[in-house]
Amino acid sequence: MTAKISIIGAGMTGSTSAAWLAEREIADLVLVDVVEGMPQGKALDLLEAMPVLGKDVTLVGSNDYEATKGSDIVVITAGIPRKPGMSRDDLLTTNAEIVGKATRESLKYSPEAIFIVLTNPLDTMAYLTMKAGKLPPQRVVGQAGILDSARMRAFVALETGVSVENIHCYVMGGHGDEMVPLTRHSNIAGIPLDEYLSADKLAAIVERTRKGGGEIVSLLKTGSAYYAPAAAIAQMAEAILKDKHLIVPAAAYMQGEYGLKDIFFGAPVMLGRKGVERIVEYSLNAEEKAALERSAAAVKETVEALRKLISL
Ligand code: TXD
Repeated sequence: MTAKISIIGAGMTGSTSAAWLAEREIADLVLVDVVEGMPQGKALDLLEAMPVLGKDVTLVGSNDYEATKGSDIVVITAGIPRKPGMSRDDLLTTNAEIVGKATRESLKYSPEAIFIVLTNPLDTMAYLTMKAGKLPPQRVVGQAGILDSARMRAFVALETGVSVENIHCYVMGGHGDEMVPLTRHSNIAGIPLDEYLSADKLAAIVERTRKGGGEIVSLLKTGSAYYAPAAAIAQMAEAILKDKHLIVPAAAYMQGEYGLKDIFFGAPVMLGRKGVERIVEYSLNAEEKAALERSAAAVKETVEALRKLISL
């Protein structure tokens, strides 16, 4: 395999991302974690699954960043996840230190890599990655929107019985409870969602989508979601490596788009070999704009809290 992806943090999302990525057979994979033996053990276990899946992918686990040398993509999942009763912002202090270090160490060995960030609070950790690595905005993207939109798509599929492939939903904004499911832009095979579903049912789906992460945290009790977030990581990495120019909702650095500046924020972005190639701007009505502003205010607050911790 000529391409290489390193995943920093070999916990639930990191190792599941490796599994989904290996199935796509697009790159050799490296898992890095601070826990001794764990990334090595998980990588070996996955390597031993490759003959069964028929995929020629090499997987290596390490506690040392040297193993990541020459990566095309670095995925950052290192950090602590939420427990019941915690908000994503409660993770800020611990995860800022971990993500800053992961970025700097990865760059020593892969100066050209594109970074996909997963660690929460997502929008702020993506911002920190860009700042800590002194990276051009194009080379940093945060995963949130594919997951939030996939949750909405799954709930619409459950309600309507239509194939998930026909269901297109778009969730914008920060990866928090103020995220903005865009019902007007969402559709089932071209039919607007609000024509397909009653207002009550649609409102319930929007609410469940916003709280989708918390629903899983309260069921699992010891951590947060990992299958769906990891599937999203695999889709983003494939779009980048294959230079697909795929438009997906993801967190990107705003430079005036949607009237926002100097924050990472969820919007439709075009992903290709250079990373974030373009931020797509939807035309939004007054209500949607107001919802986005509320979400942006929540993200800005967390960035301010980060500035108090670290000089950026
Ligand atoms: O959509 C999204 N953005 C998210 C975000 C969806 C799911 C999970 N989300 C966040 O990702 C979650 O709130 C956490 O902040 C991260 C990682 O979640 P995960 O569920 O994978 O947590 P785990 O299983 O605890 O794994 C984290 C690993 C663990 O093995 C630690 O030992 C490791 O991170 N870790 C480190 N690795 C490398 N370097 C350092 N410094 C380090 N510190 C901890």
